[in-house]
Amino acid sequence: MKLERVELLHVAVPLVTPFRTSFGVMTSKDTFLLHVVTDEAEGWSEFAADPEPLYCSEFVAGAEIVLRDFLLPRAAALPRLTTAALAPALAKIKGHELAKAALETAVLDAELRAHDMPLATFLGAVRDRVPAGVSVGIRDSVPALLDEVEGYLAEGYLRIKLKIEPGWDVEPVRAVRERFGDGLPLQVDANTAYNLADAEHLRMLDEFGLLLIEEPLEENNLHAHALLQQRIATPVCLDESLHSARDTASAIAMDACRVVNVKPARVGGYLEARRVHDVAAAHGVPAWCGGMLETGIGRAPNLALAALPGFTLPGDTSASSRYFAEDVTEPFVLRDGHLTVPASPGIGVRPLPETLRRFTTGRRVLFGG
Ligand code: NPQ
Ligand code: MG
Repeated sequence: MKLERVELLHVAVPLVTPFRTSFGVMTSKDTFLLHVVTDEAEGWSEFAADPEPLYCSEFVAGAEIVLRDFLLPRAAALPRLTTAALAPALAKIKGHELAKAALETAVLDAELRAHDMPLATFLGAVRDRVPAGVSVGIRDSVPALLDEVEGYLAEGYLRIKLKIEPGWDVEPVRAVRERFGDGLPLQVDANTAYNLADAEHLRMLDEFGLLLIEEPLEENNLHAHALLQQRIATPVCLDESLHSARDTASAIAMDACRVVNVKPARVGGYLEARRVHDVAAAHGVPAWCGGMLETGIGRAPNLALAALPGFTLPGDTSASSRYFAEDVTEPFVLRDGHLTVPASPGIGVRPLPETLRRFTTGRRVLFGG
């Protein structure tokens, strides 16, 4: 393929309710979509992070500059643009995995469409639907949390993840266990809110039979996570600390994680995400597909990935309605606790033009005319 034009569309999509984590409160998904035009086909993707670097070091305005000044010139200089050639061409640019993932995914969408192949087929999916979990934000009170969890269970979600932070951990977990029973698949996510001195406190979660505790400690501190794992029975799962398949292999070798959250954006795209999956599977370590409150453009390819055989736990791949009253694509709906894996070529979805227009707050041509 030959790169002809790349356009970036800023979008602001309101959330149905504010989503609070240990790093902040979100009321709307503010990000950009990338639209790549080649001589053979067009592709779309979504940048996963926020306007502020609170979850990770990358952010919307920074990614735009990285794409325009460093990534797109290298993609355009390739004699033949293919997804396989892209990551090596971008490798000299350090870091910026989320920006790289946005570019790679749009190119992959275009390339697969040119070959009439769904992403799920390309990745090696073995399922046509995937079990859906849901991530539940920090609330002002335990009764409000229980009401929210009850609503999700009524909708059919198969696994609950509670966001936790110091002051909101043992009490909400105990309340959810008491109300919904020991059989409920339940896990927690601290988004780096604790430190090793909290180990004895976190050990109080052991009695609740959680599937895992996600990223309890500082990002990239594999050693501290390994020390924590020695002191608690709940399996440690890493999210923010894993930026590549190599990180994943190191973390598993150190016993810094016994479960892996795979977010394609965080590891630079779907090709590396499949390698992360392969590393986890080779070690018999359970994996699941994470989420970043994506619109349908980011949600669709995550569902294709989540259909790989090593994803043995339900992911944060929720229905569109969990986050948005109106999505920029046809909404993904929960059926029998599952979401259907897109079966059309590429990522399998397109923005709805009229809806996209309403959510678009700005456009920039980053490459071409
Ligand atoms: C997590 N996701 O697993 C993240 C946290 C998160 C579904 O809990 C913009 C940028 C929005 C980063 C929303 C879930 C985000 C974001 C949530 C990260 O840690
Ligand atoms: Mg997480």
